[in-house]
Amino acid sequence: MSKIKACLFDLDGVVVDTAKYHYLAWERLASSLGFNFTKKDNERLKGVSRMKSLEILLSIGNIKACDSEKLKMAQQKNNWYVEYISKLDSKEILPGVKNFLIELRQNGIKIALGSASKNSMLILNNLNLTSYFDAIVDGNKVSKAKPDPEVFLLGASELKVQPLECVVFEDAQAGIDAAKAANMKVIGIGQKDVLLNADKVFEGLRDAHIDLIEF
Ligand code: B16
Ligand code: MG
Repeated sequence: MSKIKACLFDLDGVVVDTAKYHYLAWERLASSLGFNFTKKDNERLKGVSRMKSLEILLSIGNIKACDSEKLKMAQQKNNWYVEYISKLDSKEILPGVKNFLIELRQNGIKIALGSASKNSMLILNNLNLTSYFDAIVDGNKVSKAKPDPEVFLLGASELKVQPLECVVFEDAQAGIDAAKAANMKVIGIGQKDVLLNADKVFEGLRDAHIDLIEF
């Protein structure tokens, strides 16, 4: 049996459902460019970086753009997204998250964020959760997007623990692949049939408990 010393959490889809705000902002961009962007399309953007998300969106709309136009579009989308998440508050923390963070802390388990988002500080501050995290690794600190393991390896190194002592909580396949590539245990958050290669899958963090994170 391994001795887990740290838990690393993805943000969107694990701690808070910001995907709905990403969707509103991407949908607004698509509509300004003259095409429809559906909720089903939005599933393809979960856990994916901002610029990669834009590439997927433009391919759906069959739109070609040069690099400077793409940067402007991504900035416009982000302005809209930030407008939405500025109104976030702790009522939007997903069920079970806060209790689990408290339980981990009481048991001496270190806690890190491992997110692709460049807006993670604004989100954690608005949710009043920043102080629960011993390390915050997000899209501002890493250069390689999930499924590259960089975000989780940096999290482990900031917490001064070994990858084998870490459990990652992730809702996106790219994140599960990143955790496995980092040589960490991973608990998928969502539906078992769509999250491949996770060591365990919970529907949400309300099912998480300290006894369940030993392997
Ligand atoms: P931003 P996560 C990801 O967050 C989202 O799932 C993804 O949809 C988004 O494109 C990405 O962050 C970048 O976010 O535009 O705020 O920098 O799941 O890795 O916490
Ligand atoms: Mg996610």
